[in-house]
Amino acid sequence: MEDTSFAIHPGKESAVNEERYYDIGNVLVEDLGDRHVSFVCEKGFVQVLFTSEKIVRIVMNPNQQPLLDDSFVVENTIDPANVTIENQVDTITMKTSNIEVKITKNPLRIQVQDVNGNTIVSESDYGMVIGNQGSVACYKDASPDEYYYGFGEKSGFLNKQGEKLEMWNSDVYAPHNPETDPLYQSIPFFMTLRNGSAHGIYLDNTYRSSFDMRTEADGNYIFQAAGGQLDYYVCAGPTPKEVIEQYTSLTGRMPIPPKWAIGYHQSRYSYESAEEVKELVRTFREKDIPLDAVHLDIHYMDGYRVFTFNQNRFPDPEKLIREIGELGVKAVPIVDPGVKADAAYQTYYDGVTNDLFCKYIEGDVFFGDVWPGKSAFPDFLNPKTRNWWGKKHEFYTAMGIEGIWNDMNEPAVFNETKTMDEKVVHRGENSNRLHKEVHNVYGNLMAEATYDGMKDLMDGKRPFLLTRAGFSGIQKYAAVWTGDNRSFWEHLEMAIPMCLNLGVSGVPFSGADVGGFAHDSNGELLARWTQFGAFTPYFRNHSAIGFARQEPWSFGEKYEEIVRDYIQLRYKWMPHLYTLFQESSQNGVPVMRPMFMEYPDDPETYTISDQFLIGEKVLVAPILRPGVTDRMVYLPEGTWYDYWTGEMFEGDKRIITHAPLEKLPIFIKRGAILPEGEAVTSSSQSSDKIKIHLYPEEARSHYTWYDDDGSTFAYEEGKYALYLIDLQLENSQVNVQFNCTHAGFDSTWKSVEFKLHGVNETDRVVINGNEVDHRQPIVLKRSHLK
Ligand code: MIG
Repeated sequence: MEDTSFAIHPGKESAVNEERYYDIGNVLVEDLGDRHVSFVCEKGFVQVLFTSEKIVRIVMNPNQQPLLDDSFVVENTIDPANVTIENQVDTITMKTSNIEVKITKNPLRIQVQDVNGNTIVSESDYGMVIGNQGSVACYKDASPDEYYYGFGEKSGFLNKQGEKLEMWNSDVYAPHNPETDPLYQSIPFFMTLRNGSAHGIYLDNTYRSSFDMRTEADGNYIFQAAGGQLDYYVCAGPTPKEVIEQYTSLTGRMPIPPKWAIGYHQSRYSYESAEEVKELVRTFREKDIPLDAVHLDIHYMDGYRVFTFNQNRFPDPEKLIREIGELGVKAVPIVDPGVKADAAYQTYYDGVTNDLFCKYIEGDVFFGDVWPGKSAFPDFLNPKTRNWWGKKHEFYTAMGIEGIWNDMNEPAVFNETKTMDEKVVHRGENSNRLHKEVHNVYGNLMAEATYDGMKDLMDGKRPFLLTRAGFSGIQKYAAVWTGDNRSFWEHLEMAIPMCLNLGVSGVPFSGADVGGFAHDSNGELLARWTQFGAFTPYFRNHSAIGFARQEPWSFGEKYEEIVRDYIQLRYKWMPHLYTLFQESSQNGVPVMRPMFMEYPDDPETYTISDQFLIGEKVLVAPILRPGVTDRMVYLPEGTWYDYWTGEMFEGDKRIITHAPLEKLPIFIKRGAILPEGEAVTSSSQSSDKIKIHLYPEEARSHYTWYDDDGSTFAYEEGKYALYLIDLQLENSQVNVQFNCTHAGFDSTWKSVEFKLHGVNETDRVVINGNEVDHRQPIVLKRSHLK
């Protein structure tokens, strides 16, 4: 009983931890503004307002009038101009052009509908409840035909109906099982899909929270937080993409990463010396395997002191960075929050003397054990600390480093609770907060300090930051990797829904350690994982100390060849991937998408966890088991082509595809237009030749290919290029229009070759008004472009 929703049944006397829960009760006083309404109820204070025509915000504070500008994340709290409010005896109706909120007063219950009267979210028997120990919770009606996605970084399969998810940033080295929860990230947001319509709920509360989606027993789901306000937003959709667009309008979007961050990264815990790093990079170049970055794990430091290099093993880091830089490779050092307690160490000395570390209320610094031994932790809630920490990165930028890897920032501590004492008091600009409240945003605040600091120091270049911990909005600062997975086939399989749900949760730039972190990898697993990794937004091979090495060549030539081919494939796909990253920076829609995102009306897609889409029209179906060379793939409605063979399939059915070890099943939908570059050895090289693959259909299709310098913020001043490609197959004639529609950046490619797929020998092909012979390569010089 303890563990079911019954535990927080309102009016039930015995509940979890003996906290008692009470219904919000009846409205005692109501106050109607122009665009909002507020209530004093029996057990709390409530305000209902809008942040856009499609987003309603509901805030309940058990003790006082709701605070509206107390968020760690949401900046845009402006309500829209057009809200009409009607007050009746028992109900109040609030309407925008898109949604209608119906509030019944006795007791207070809130229904959100679209303008056609379709329910978005509803409350009946239960609504908001308040615990007598500070918890706040909300019940919503649930129906069996609902599917739930998002919740940030979660193990298990894609759909979370029937699961209970918790939010409390945690360092989990123990094998990630379907039930392992919580992990490193807390993103209290989810999307519901019901009969093809989607909406989202974002609970803007940083305390430990939970989402109980085990709805079958009583027809409710519940979200709950251990303190603070019940402050949540309903994003009305109605498409999955619109929900993400709405959610990220509140929590922010990823800036366009530097191109090198989207290339292939090689990591190991640890490459222990400058010699080893140089040897590694040389080997990549000798073997002609593309590489953009090498990660420096904790052994680069002097006694694990951040902002230092070990003098014996890395005697001249600046020279190392320069030398690998000449081969097109960047170094990404790890930076943990723990600062070694050592009075002779400048960072610690400055932190103590300037009062920048986390403390107890009585004034004692909080110490925890991490890699360097006894350590203090920067109080990132304090803007002075963030500023200091950011500036300290000059240590790295001065030697040419452009990327940082934040680890252990949950924060992780080697003790029983695995983290900082909840009673530590963080000191913010205007108010102090207990660690209990700040815990889940500690990683975000560290990321903000690091990203902003690096950006200030890098003279117009884009920094790259990788983080393990985060909260909603982490996408504004960092890419996320899914932490300490293992070299298990099961973890390869699990990485798909994990990354997909991160994407649904506003974090498009994610990936899992390719090959698996802990445990011993093997050639077949590495080959299959690299095939998959080549299509994850973040692509890094990483492995742990004491386990088999897993550089591309570690398991012999047969596997090395496959790994090389797929890393090269990644680089060929770069123009398309980069375009998708740019789009995501504009609207939040992820690069790597669950099937339902493009096919919300097709229930067959709702639970698919083992295949995904890159953009709209590319379907990837990795092999996830040893010895397997055939798998089933669900092709949604439409016509699809096998990427490798060109074989055509009519969709709306499952097929079995043959995939020997060297083949990753990829399918391209008819209507697709895909720019492809060359297999360069790092993103510092550009492709002279671009191929544009065209899969024409009767319906007109188009594609806007984005290009810029890949490394600076000049694009913000319009210094980018857009190429619009328009495609149609009409009466055996393929018409292609290829135009530069924004010429703010002088692209470096010299020619494009158009590759037609799925056309007949006898079809005519007309490009920009000129008929061409498509049995010959069709090449257009950039200089000929209008
Ligand atoms: O407790 O820095 O997840 O990627 O290699 C281990 C050493 C600390 C955990 C990270 C992992 C990294 C490792 N770190």
